[in-house]
Amino acid sequence: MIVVRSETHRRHHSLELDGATIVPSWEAPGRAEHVDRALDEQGTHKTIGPDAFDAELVDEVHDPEYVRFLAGAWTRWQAEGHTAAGAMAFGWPARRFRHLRPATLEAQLGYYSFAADCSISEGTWEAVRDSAAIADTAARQVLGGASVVFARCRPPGHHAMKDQFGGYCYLNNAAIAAQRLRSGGHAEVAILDVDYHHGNGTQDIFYERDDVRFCSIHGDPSEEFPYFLGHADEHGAGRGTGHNRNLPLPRGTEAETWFDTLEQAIGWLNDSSPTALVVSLGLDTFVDDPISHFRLQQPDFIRLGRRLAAIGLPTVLVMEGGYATEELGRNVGAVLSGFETARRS
Ligand code: OKP
Ligand code: ZN
Repeated sequence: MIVVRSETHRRHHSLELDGATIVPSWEAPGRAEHVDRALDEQGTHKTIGPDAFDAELVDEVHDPEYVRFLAGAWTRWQAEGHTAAGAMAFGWPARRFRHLRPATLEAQLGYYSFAADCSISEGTWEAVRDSAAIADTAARQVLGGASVVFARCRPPGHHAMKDQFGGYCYLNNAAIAAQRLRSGGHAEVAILDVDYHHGNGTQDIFYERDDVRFCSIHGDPSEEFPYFLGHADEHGAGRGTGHNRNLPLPRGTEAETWFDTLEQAIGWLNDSSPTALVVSLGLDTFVDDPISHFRLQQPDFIRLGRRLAAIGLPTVLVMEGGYATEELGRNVGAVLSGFETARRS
């Protein structure tokens, strides 16, 4: 399989709040390092680096002002004399506040985010930019005729909204891949999000569009991050009505139920006629994931890979979450080898 990756992710060391304590994020460089090592050991992949970041493409799925904010935040943070190792919001436009863009960086951090679980630090923007370029490059490879490509993105992207970061995500890599497939001639693109957490950002970006349909299987938002989106009655709006589908499941869901739900998701995506597929591939459905609560085991990831291949569409696999760092490489490798064995036969 073609794998797109780069080393720039190492420059991004995010911080998050654990209660009132600031701690290193679960979303750490070791994740990608374990994946890269496991894929190198499999030895069946062709690794390439990302093409240049295409700002015009990214502006089609994000607010251009937001992208500019991300790109400049760290420099502004330092210029304003802050000494903390990362910029993070501490106030948001919650109920009955006004959604007017404020002037200072401190205030804009709240305006452009929805959670205090990821910081903007030295190197964050460079890593975010490369991660987006990795997803774009994977989509371009598919446009060039590859049947499947793995985008080894870090940081992940599916929580990133049009104009808000959070959930370890800054730019929405899966949305960027889908947008590339659209502009490269695919009239309708399907996005399947199998990360443990709801892909609220991807949903937000395509909610009023009928050319990209989105389906997510995830921990019920009444008990899981991102808490305020991801319910079963969110169907899309305007032209996009009927093009969004959420399949929330309770904590403790076992593989059998999860795969039944995957069948529903694939059936629904195929109700229309997409010609390309983007998978938000989170591996945090793993039984030993430290922050998630589904119960998939390693052989289930081989099965997942086989099932995704059987959908039969040109596919971009975009890496999202997965925090059992030691096992992450092995689990990603399982999806990729399952996919490849199915597609060869
Ligand atoms: C990102 B991805 C709960 C903290 C929740 C956010 C989790 C973000 C997951 N104490 N932190 O979807 O894997
Ligand atoms: Zn997740």
